[in-house]
Amino acid sequence: MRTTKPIFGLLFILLLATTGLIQSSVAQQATPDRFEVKAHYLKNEYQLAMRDGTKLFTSVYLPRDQTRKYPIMMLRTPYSVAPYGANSYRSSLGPSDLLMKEGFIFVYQDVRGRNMSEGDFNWMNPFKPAKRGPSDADESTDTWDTIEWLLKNIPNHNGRVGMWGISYPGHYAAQALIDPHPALKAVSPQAPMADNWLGDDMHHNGAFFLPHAFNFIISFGRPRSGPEQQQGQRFDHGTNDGYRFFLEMGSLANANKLYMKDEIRLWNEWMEHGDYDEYWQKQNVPQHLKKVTPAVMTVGGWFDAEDVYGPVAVYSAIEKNNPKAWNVLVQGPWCHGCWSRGTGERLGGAAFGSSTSEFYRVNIEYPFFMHFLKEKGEMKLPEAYVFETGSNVWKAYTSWPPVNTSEKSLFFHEKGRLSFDAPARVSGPAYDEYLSDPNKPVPYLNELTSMMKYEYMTSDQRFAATRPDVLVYQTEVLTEDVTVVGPIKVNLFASTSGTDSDFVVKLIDLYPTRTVDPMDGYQMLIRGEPMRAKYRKSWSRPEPLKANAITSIPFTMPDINHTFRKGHRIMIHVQSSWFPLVDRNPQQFLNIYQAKDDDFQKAIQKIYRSPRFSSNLTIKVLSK
Ligand code: PG9
Repeated sequence: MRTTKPIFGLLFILLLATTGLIQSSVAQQATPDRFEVKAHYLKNEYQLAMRDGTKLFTSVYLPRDQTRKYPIMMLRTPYSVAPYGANSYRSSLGPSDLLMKEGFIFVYQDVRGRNMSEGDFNWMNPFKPAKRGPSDADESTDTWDTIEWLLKNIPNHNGRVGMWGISYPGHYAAQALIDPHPALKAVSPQAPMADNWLGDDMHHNGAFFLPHAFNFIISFGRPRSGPEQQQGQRFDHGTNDGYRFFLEMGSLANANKLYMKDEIRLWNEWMEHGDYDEYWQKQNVPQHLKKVTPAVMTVGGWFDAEDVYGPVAVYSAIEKNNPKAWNVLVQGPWCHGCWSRGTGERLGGAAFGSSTSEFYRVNIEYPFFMHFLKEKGEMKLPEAYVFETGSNVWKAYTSWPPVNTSEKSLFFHEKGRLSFDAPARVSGPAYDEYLSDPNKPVPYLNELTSMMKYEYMTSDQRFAATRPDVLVYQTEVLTEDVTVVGPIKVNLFASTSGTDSDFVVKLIDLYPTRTVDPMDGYQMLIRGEPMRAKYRKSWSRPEPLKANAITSIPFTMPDINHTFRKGHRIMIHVQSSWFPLVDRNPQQFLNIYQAKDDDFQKAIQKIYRSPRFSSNLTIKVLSK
């Protein structure tokens, strides 16, 4: 929701593009020489006492030009506010060079329990709704107490505070929106972690994202005895063949025995909480976004491998619970945090036709903070400012998802056909089947890496399409553009010879074949998502599958805004592993985090496509 009456459609985008061109040329002119932070800002460091007495290490960068008053811009982080020492300066400040050069009081804080701050660190430190007194401190009160201290002790501020942050810092920016300080006027949660079990980082629909979680926590989770400059060491897998490394590691339970050796508390916590229990539920941020008073601009990337769930979840919760809040969503064709750096012209094999990240920094982020913190410039941002991949254009909508859509279903048919028409009858068996062998899982990427490689989100899926344990369905060549917006509802009817299974569905843009275009036949992943079938009825109370019984397995894949161009085809893959991106399912109902290596068993999977059991994807198609 916004309060200003914006201009929409082509005129709006032309207007912005023009100003953008002007501003970006200004930006380019303004950056011929290197900007020396120390020449323009004076740094001071503080240990701020929170209401429970815990001291949080806080660095404050004051503009040396004290003839003006400045808003405060704050970032709170678990990743260190280094460099430490009043005489050691960051090489850049703020979300962008533009804002650094404009002049703000920049504040960086080590959150409770991390680096040079005191206290204990809790994963996504749950908000405490029923506080009994000062000892019930949390991220919301830490933010409030910090802002209160800054306003009373930092000179030359204009009484207005902003926050931003990407990923975990984006999570803390979102937490600041819970019981917000009245001086907090503008907050931009960027790739905010909203829920690490439902869809951000370590779990999607209950399936565990193995390299992402393992590689991160084995370093980040190192024990500490008190405030110290925590230097995470990157784990050495001894190979770049992550598929082999994690397959040879075997069950998740082996990770601690082989590598963590009971030193990584958070890993052990995660292993003890496999289901969506209170441990994870308490961490969920959107549930608390009910009294939001600052202006909020949530930013996310359609191809963010880490936090693709959080941005839309945060934006939507604010929209639903705070009808009067100034609340907008920005989504670009970006990988994790890629709007804050580089040009955003491409990701892996996918090209987006313009400098999307620079456009964002100049025409979206800079005006947002200038308007709400310096009261400079009109605010013309639309409710949803999203980049439409496929057609490679920015779109401005009055809601997200947009309302001018029609819901359509893409039905699976025999012989690998995909159609908007439901199956009327089937000549042969009403299903397609494959053997899923957890000891020969489907790779998630066609190259060697021991990491979760960002580029997988738009990668060519031809390497998987030829595997016997991957089902492939595709439409006829499209005779017109089909623009899909919003979430993708998957409605599988499946059976397995086991008693649990993962079903991974991938929505793919199949480029025209037999062309001279380098993208000839490219199977571009647009959205992929696993579903751990034992959670099909409840995230918290898993249920076994009845062996070989046709079972409805509904789930939702994160939002997209993609145009499948005329001449392309819409393609879907269905498979039961995605390794090592996602941990393997033993394909029998048990606690996967305690599974033994010989628990992993083959299973015959069947995906039904009959008039009665018509597996399909239901999508929102933008009206012409
Ligand atoms: N969202 C990122 C992350 C969180 C948890 C595990 C791994 C990565 C991040 O804060 O960078």
